Amino acid sequence: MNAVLNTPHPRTTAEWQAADSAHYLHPFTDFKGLASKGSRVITRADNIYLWDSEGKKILDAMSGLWCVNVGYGRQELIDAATRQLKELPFYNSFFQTATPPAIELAELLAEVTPPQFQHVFYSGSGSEGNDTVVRMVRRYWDVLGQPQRKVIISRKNAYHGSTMAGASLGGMSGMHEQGGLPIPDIVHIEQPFWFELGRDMSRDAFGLKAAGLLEAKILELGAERVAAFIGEPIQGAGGVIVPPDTYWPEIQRICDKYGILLVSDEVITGFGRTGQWFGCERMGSKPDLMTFAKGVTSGYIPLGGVMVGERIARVLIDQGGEFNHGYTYSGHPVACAVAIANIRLIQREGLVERVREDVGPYLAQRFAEFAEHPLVGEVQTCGLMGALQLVKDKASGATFDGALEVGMVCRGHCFGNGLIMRAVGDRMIIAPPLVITRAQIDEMAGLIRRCLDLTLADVKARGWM
Ligand code: PXG
Repeated sequence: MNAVLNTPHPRTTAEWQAADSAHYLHPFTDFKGLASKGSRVITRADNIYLWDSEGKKILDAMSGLWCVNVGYGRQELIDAATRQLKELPFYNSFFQTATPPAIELAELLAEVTPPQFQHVFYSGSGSEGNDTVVRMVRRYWDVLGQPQRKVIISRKNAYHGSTMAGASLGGMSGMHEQGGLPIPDIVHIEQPFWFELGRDMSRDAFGLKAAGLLEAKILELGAERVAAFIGEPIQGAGGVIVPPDTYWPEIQRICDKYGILLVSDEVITGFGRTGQWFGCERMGSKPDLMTFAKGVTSGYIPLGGVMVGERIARVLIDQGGEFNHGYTYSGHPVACAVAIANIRLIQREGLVERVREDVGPYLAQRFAEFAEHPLVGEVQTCGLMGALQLVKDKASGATFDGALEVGMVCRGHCFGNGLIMRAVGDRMIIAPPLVITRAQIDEMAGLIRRCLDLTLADVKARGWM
């Protein structure tokens, strides 16, 4: 490890926290609540571990924020950024110009994405990518002479980002309440969350029923008004909700039947997370558009975009004229150079196959053991995504009163024991870097068990169970 990184930081934790609460408004944060407590300050990272300003080592089972797929400290990515910063730190792609990294990455993305994708439109993030989706879907139907096709159908408890379009596509009521969302012509159907909504039937039957809600909504609106359906192959921020196997093939069938565009939001599920390059390949759909971000650069530098299927690309290219949309950082050369290095690294190390054949199945095996734990009502994994549903009563699957925030109690123990695991309500979720080893999965599983036991003890001591 680099000796320089081990030198003490110039400020104490208390000093960092004071400056933080004096000036820094964090995303999705109760500002006052945080100021009274102080941030945890993360100062460095290597492989799957982080260190905070107190020198405490933490196993990062969330890959930063679902993004550091190749792990921290990868020299290839650092070198690619450094080289590109020296050669050409920025040029745009607006006025009939391009840069070599943006072109080369477009070529590489066409290679690693499903065959219907030969073109990319770059953005700076996943949210911006989904803004592009809304603009592009509506433009496609306008060019085809069907401007009344504006409605995009999404799902409750979906997460598609935090811009006006991203938050509108998303199905988080707390986000809609702040800001008069959704924007017009975005509607939501119920999510395919078997544990919460379908336990009175088989998973497969529930998958068909949940997909059937799409057809019902199309018929209610009139198919001639519906432009597209958007979904995450597996809901990430919503709680790692792996839909039944029947769900996505049925969604595909319905989209095909009514000629509606299918958009797969692959911001979390892209670049190997599920054991395929993209989640749609794992779930069995053939989308027309695919949003990506996060794992494209393993989070080392911001980049997002939309893969544009031939059905749409041909219309926009052959008949569309100018598309009045784009971002300063569309195709940022440094971000694209890092993405190229990242994708080459994923290919060279066979990380997608590794998730599919080795560490993904091993995580599933270790997670299955938690099904015996008194607090756990459901265990789900797919590739290197995992969820543990905490319940009050194992036999009936009854959940805790949400106000008790049992998930937050568990998350507190995770932080205390050097593990980053997220709580979405009472669903504990992980998505570790794809480079995690079997021994590190054992280490992570040991920490998770300890935290579940500590949470169980708390819950019993407080008389909640
Ligand atoms: N789509 C999906 C499926 C996402 O998960 C976005 C779009 C937006 O990407 P940007 O780059 O604009 O953030 C995301 C982001 C969480 C959490 O709490 C998840 C995300 C972001 C922040 C927090 O799990 N996903």
